[in-house]
Amino acid sequence: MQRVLITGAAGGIGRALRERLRGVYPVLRLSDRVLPAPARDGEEIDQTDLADMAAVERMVANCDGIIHLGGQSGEAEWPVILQSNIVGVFNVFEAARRAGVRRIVMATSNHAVGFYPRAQTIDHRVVPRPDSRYGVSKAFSEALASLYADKHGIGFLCVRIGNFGDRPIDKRRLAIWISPRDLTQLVRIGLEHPDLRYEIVYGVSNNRRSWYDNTNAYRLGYRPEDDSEAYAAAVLAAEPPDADPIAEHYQGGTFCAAEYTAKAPSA
Ligand code: 15L
Repeated sequence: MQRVLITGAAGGIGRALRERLRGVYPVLRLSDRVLPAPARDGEEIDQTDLADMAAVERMVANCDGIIHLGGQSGEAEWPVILQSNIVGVFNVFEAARRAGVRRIVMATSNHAVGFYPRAQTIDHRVVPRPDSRYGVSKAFSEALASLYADKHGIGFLCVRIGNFGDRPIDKRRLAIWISPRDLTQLVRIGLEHPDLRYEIVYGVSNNRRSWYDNTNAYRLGYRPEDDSEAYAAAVLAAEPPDADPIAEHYQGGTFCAAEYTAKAPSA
């Protein structure tokens, strides 16, 4: 990998990866809809709206690999999801194909499968159960990645990111937290693994309370260094007692409870 593009580079995950991948690849191209912080040695700055195909083509030119974090990172009205996460992801993959990009690490989300109950352990083979329009867009990105892998030979690592941060922030996040160093490790596997066609993994640390079977990530060499358990006592002590029963039942939490009109939780 000579030149690696990070989309969504001005966001929280983008800024962290920018620091942690500095010097790992000769050139990091950092793109966002808003202007990222100025370039340092080995960096290039780009400002692109993902819905603008001509701009996306310029953004991906001469890149060997892409870490696609850009787009809408939570629930929103459909027009926003449509432009950012449906049109936007199509533009990125299609421009990447035309430009001969070899690898894409796709930041998908736990919300692509958020309607699985917390009582169930799920692996990378379960069918999507999106918990929001946002989750649907992430399931779409996984399907589109599969098409571009099979039809055009781009290698994809789809990382269903749990919750990224320096520490887990509530009970649900004890199951799905991923530390900056563990996500960096996964992203590097996505870009550098010698034999990767299309894989889905969970972007979570080695959390004792996880509801994911992340065997597929481990098979690819992932060895997470962090476990949310170190923070569990403090997190649980601060947890409000009156949790919404729908949010509490499902892995996706409040994403499931929002706009919920079904009578009772399904299995
Ligand atoms: C996500 O997919 C979001 O991008 C992030 O902002 C959090 O909401 C996270 O999921 C989560 O589930 O905590």
